[in-house]
Amino acid sequence: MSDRERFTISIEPALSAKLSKLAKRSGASNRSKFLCDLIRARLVEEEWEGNQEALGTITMLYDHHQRTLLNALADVQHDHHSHVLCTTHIHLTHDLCAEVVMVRGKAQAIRELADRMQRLKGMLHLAVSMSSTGKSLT
Ligand code: NI
Repeated sequence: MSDRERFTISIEPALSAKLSKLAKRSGASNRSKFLCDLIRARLVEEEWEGNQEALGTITMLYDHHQRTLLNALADVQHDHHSHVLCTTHIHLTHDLCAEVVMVRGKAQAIRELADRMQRLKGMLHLAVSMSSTGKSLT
């Protein structure tokens, strides 16, 4: 018995052609795989919009010489110790540090943690990558 369900969709030819191009550019093996990826991506967005339990990474680029930043960054992570899963620090150049913090928790709590980090003096760039604990994706 197949674990797949087939269904037919009605789509404009021009949009169908764009779907094929998007799927090809993404490297997906076929349009079905690409559509499944799109659906899951939307489900992850809904998890974040609905403040569900989420998984994410916070990527930061900051000034190595801003010493107060290093202490403040540690303080913020200790305040959110229940959300921080692991941290990887890279000495990117003589002057710059890059750091990735893997986080898990309610989406709003992750955003608050990221916002606090973003506000620190010497923080040059911060990006949040939103992922999922996977509960709603299967
Ligand atoms: Ni460093």
